[in-house]
Amino acid sequence: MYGLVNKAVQGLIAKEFGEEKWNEIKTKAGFEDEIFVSMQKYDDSITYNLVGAASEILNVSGENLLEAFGEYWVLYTAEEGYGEMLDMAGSTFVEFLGNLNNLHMRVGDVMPDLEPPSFDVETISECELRLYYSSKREGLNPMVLGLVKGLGKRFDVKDLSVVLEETNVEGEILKNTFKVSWGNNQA
Ligand code: 1MF
Repeated sequence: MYGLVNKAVQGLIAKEFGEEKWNEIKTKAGFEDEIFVSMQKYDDSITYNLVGAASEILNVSGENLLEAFGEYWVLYTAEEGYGEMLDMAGSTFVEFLGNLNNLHMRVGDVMPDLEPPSFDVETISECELRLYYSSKREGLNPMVLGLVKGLGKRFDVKDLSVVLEETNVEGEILKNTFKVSWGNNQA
């Protein structure tokens, strides 16, 4: 994944646990460069190793870390120069979820090696939808759960619930369904 993702992992860990823990985790993960470059593509294993090392050193499950990361990503990208891009993706929670593929397409114009997941939204009611998430990457459902919760905070959605309903494997692609529901307001 692009360095921006690893930089966000660093940002979250340094913020919550301090620089020293981050350096320990980076070393344990076997990453030897000084820094991550946002626009450089890194092997996915680096991100997975960072999460694995952080899980061991911090005594937090990988799932919890990934979920926290998802929430943090929405904040982080908004503050690290992608605010305008996020603004363009929608002015409501539901609109934003429906535009995730467009957002990734726009990022992909600048980052040609992006390997974006794909998302589809199916409306159930005024305050309920299904989010279909397809990816070639394994194990990232908790991150997507956190991403959706982070978006909920961004748009001030009340009483948000995100539940994984189903996961399937179709060849190389993992297909996952989340049920997303919220309080009876305009999300
Ligand atoms: O392939 C990749 O490198 C990659 C990197 C980040 C693919 C996807 C993403 C974003 N995605 C991370 C989870 C991936 C899970 C998976 O692959 O199965 C989060 C997608 C997302 C989901 C819900 C809500 C919001 C989401 O993200 C919003 C978003 C998406 C992409 C970016 C920012 C916000 C982004 C911005 C700049 C990037 C890369 C991604 O890189 C650049 C581009 C220009 C200049 C410098 C860096």
